[in-house]
Amino acid sequence: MKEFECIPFTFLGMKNNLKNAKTVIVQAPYDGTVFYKDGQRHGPREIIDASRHMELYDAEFGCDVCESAPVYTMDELVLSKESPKKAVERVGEVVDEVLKERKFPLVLGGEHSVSAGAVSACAKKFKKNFSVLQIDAHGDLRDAYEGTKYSHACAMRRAREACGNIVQAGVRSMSGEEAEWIKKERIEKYIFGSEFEESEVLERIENENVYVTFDLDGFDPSIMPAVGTPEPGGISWKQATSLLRKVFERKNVIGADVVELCPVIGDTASAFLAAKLCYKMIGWKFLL
Ligand SMILES: [Mn+2]
Repeated sequence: MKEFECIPFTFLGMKNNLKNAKTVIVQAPYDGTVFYKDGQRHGPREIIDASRHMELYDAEFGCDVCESAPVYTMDELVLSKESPKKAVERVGEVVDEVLKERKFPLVLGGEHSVSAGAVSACAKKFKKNFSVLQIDAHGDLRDAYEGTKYSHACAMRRAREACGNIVQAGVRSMSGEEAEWIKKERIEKYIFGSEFEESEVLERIENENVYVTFDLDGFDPSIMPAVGTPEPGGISWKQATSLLRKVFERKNVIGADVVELCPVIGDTASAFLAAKLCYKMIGWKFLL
C-alpha cells in the first residue's frame, strides 16, 4: 500500500527506534487501588496525546531536544486488575529491562503505586546507593492501605525501604499514622511543604544517584486540576522546574516518573503541563 504521512501515537509523535533512543517511555495505565476519583489509567494516553502537539524546539537549549536525545515509547502495559502487587511488580520488571538496556526510564502513571515498582528496579541495579526525590501533595508513607502494601498511599514507604534516603517536597497532607511514623524515624527534616527552600531540599539528597517521582498533585490545583485528590496550596511551575533543573544538573538522575494524571473532560492544560514536564526532564537529563 502507498505510504501516507501519519503522526505515530508515541511521545512527541516520534518514529520509534529503540537502538537510537536514550529515553524509554513506559506507560503504566493503572488505578486499581484508587477509591476516590479514579481515571488515572487514562493518564499515560493523555500525556502522549498532548505531547504530539507540543513544539519540539526548546528555547532553553536552542534546539529540538528530541533530535539529540531521541525517545522510544513502549505501548501501554497490561497490568493486573486483581493484584496490586502483580501490577507494581510488572512495572518493576519493565523498568529493570530498560535499565539493562542502558536507557533512561520515564514512567507515565497511572496512580502513584507504580513508582514502587520502578524504585525496586533501581534498587536491584544500584543497591542502596540512590535517593528518591518525591514531589507530591501527600506523604504516601503508610505501611499498608485498604489491605495492600502496594497502594498509592504506600509508594514512598516502599521507596524508603528500598533506598534509605527519601526527600519529599510539596507535601501538605498526610494521616496521623504517617505523622507518627515520621517522628519515630526522625525524618522530619527530609519533608518539605510548598514553601520549600530549594537549597535545603538539594542538601537533603544524600546520594549521587537520584530517582525522581513526580506526583502531579504536588502542583497547585489552579494549574493542575486533573488529579484524583487536588490539595490546595501547591507548588508552581517555576518552583518545580527550578528545583528539578538543579537536581538534573548536580546529580545523576537514574530514572523518573510522572504520575496521577486523572483526565477531566474539557481540561487540556493539565495533560499539556505533564507532557511539557516530561520533555523538560529529558532535556535536562541529556543536554545540560
Ligand atoms: Mn499525591
